[in-house]
Amino acid sequence: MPFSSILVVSDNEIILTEFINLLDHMPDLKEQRTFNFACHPDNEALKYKQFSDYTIEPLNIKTDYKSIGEQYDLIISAHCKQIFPVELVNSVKCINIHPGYNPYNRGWYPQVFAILNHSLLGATIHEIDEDLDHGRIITREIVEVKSSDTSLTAYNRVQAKEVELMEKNLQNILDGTYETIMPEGEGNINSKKDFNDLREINLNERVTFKEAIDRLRALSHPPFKNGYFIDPDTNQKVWIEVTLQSDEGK
Ligand code: 0FX
Repeated sequence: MPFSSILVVSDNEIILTEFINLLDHMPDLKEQRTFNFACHPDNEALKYKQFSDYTIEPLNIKTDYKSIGEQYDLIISAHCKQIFPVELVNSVKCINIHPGYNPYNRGWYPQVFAILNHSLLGATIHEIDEDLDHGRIITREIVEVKSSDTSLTAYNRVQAKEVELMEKNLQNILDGTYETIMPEGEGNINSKKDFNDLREINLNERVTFKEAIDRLRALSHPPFKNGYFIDPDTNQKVWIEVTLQSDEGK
């Protein structure tokens, strides 16, 4: 059954712009359905902003889940920072576009943890169930993690893959004709706290060069200031960001 009334919730301008661009290139698909776009109520960068034919409305999913469950037959999370309430997930089809290769490194900043734990990285579009980044997989693809990657360069590759997966799968998703597979296991999950726990470098910790380089490149994502150590003399934070360059392709 094709979906006719679709809400896209996003807090990420790049993914949101790409989604709307895609619709603009599929006029038939756009005309046959109603689309609305929303973001977190505190997202000052996005709320009330106009993209093509759409205005991004602020939305509190926790308080408004009943009305949105009645108004829409498909809700797409395109990097929405709010967790969908169980009642919403169980009453209307909800789909997530995720910057990771499920079920590996579900949750926060998958590329940071893929650099650290050498597990798979990619992009996934999946049905949302009661657990985070966990439901049946509609499509997923791996992206390479290079020894010269920082969090930023790996993330750029992931975002390009997310856009590619949206392009390839949007029609099937909106038509309700897509197929799904179960993730092969529970994988692992990382929280914002897990990321924050990585940020302070203990100058006395003994690790190999490989571990040190991995930790520093996993924290390097300009313009964000992530990694730091405390200067023992001044007691001030000193921020660290590394750049890496590979001879590959020269
Ligand atoms: O939107 P998003 O790319 O993704 C995050 C989660 O990783 C994802 O699992 C969740 N579904 C989505 C709703 O939120 O995150 P972002 O736009 O806040 O940040 C993008 C990248 O920037 C992130 O992967 C790492 C980097 N970053 C971001 C912040 C805010 C940092 O390195 N430090 C930071 O303080």
